[in-house]
Amino acid sequence: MERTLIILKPDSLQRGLVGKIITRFEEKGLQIVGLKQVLITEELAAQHYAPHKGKPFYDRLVRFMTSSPVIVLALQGNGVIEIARKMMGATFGFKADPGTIRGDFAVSSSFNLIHGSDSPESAQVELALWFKPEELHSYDLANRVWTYDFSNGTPM
Ligand code: IDP
Ligand code: MG
Repeated sequence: MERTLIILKPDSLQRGLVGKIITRFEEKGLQIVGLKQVLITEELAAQHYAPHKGKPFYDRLVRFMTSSPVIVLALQGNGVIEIARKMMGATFGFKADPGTIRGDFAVSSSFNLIHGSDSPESAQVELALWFKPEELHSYDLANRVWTYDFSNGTPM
């Protein structure tokens, strides 16, 4: 099954929204396979946001991400990368649709609560950047047979 990297940014913790956001993913049926709190170094922020280097908001973004701890999550599920991106909503809080995490809890263009990998390629790179192999867990959830339809042998 697919995995994705989620970061609850410093504003999620400062605003007391960590529980609410994680609950949304759990209630959707996505499986937590890694979770930790990290105070990001500038080096890690630079590696993570390397694709944005040179953009006008880059320096502020690195400062923001290193200003206070974050929560990093690895989520697993069929199509989890696209599902998580949809649940996050559009990048700018003021543009994100109601019902999404950013749409319901954020108004800012930069303080937008959450990061999620945007493709299988970036998920692979980001999971390896943020988690050691032993920090990611493979295990069966007891309710998996009610979360997915296994009547065909594979989860649908
Ligand atoms: P995403 O987080 O929705 O994938 P990206 O375009 O990858 O959006 O941008 C990474 C992060 O950089 C955003 O989540 C946001 O915090 C910040 N950001 C992106 N565009 C802007 C901007 O135009 N102004 C200020 N901050 C921005
Ligand atoms: Mg992005």
